[in-house]
Amino acid sequence: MSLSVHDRIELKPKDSCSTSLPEGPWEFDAAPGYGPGASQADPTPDRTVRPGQLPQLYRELDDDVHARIRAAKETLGEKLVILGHFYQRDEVVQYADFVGDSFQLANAALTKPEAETIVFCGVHFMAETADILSSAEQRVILPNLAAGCSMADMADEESVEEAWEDIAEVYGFDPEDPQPDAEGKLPVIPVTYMNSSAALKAFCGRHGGIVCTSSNAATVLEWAFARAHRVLFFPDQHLGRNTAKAMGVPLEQMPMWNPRQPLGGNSEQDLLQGKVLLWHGFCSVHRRFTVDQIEQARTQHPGVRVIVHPECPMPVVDAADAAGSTDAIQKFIAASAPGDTIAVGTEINMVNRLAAEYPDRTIFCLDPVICPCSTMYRIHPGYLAWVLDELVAGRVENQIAVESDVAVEAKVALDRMLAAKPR
Ligand code: CIZ
Repeated sequence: MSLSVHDRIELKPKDSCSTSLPEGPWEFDAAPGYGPGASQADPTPDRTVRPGQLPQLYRELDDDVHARIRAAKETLGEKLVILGHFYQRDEVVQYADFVGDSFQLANAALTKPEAETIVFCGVHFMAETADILSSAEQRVILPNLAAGCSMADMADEESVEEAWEDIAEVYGFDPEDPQPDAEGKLPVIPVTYMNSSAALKAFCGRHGGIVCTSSNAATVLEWAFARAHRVLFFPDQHLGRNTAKAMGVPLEQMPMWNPRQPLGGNSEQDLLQGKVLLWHGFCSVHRRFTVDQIEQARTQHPGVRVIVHPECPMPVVDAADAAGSTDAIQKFIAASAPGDTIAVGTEINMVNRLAAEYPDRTIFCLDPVICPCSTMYRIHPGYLAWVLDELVAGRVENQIAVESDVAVEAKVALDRMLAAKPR
């Protein structure tokens, strides 16, 4: 059995975890095709797929890679904007014109209409969203096409379509054209987390649904419950469960939908009683956090406050002092006082950056052996240098171009999300 990147990372010795991984990402990308977490369906505009094709030169540059990135950035000037996700490694983030979450970054790109190229140092679904929201004159590049999101891949379009048809049969509606009842409510509305493919955002757009982020998930669920009796929430079960539970939905009314089982592994009765149908998806980084880690942090650091991401399992969120998106975590720390001790349950690059930004506080990751998001990690500076050098030479590598019919429908769901401000 071959090991996934995540498996290989989890086999690292307990005391060796850091923000860096032992091998260059091209070691993982060497096999033809996309790596774990990458979106298989995404073609480059000329229909060729070339992850793992990073020229040898860029694998061996060592420190020269930085001189190349700086030079290309200077040459491209205002025509280029580089976006860096909070979870991205520092060697790459240092070149970002904007650093933020996926939603903030897609919006940041809009503030730079003069930039004809947006280089998104994040993962695949983020680049897709930036492409959908950016202007027709802008193009989006993902430096390594194998930088996907394993959670996003846990809900593929075909499985969601099949689930929708099964659900329609149970609730007795036409899957192509659900009609509101006498109360004016639809039987079910699909809600997809930002961490999903453009195809699923489009699915939501054409079925009266909406996209949510971890910042506005509660507002989005309120929006959905004002229009429907139930929600089909994908792909992250934990964000769905934590958000709905905080809104008072009982756990018995949140059946889990496992796409590999008939009726998602539920009886018709379970589904008829359900209010939030949770897709069986999760984030490989956030599901590593445990209640034991929180208890240990409280024993070792009396007075510590614990904040975790809502992609963590429910018992972890319940045991923490607060839960919130990357933006909320950032604000929580900004609002803390010098001398405070804060344990954070999210990706290590972001935690380390916050610790460096606030040296007068003790800020640490809840999991002492947590590893970085292995798909973000695939944006190595070598890939950034390569795509920038190619741009300088007038060539476009690794463009993410969402097909226009998908983009139009996905934008409907994204626009609904934009109107749903975080509470
Ligand atoms: O949307 C994002 O950027 C992610 C992955 C998480 C968050 O909480 O912002």
